[in-house]
Amino acid sequence: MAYDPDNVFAKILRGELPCNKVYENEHALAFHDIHPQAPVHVLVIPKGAYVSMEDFTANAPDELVLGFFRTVGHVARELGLSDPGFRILANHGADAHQEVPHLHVHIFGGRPLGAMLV
Ligand code: D5M
Repeated sequence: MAYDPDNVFAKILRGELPCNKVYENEHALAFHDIHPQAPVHVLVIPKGAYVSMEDFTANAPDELVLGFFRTVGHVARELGLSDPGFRILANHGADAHQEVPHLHVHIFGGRPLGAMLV
């Protein structure tokens, strides 16, 4: 899938749309999901034009890959979810119902999340 520079998260990164920011550094931006599926539902996106985890891990520079994953961990820690726990998830493509074609990692927490269904 080609990267669409007009996707909603690209617009958020460019400051053309607002977000409820949780954290930002040179590698990534974290913000609250607009349709939360748990008491805590935060999205973390890399600062770069990558559609998916597959695209990102194949094509992003090592420094950005490292910085992005460190940021996901940092945000999860700062949200205070470590005990009793949280879930990290990234959807890829139609079968996974990926809605926004810019890589985003979901962090869910704040309630018992149940067993994985798939
Ligand atoms: O998840 C895409 C997620 O992105 C979904 O949970 C809604 C969220 N979303 C969509 N637009 C916005 C804005 N503008 N702010 C915050 N969150 C948003 P997916 O994994 O692609 O199905």
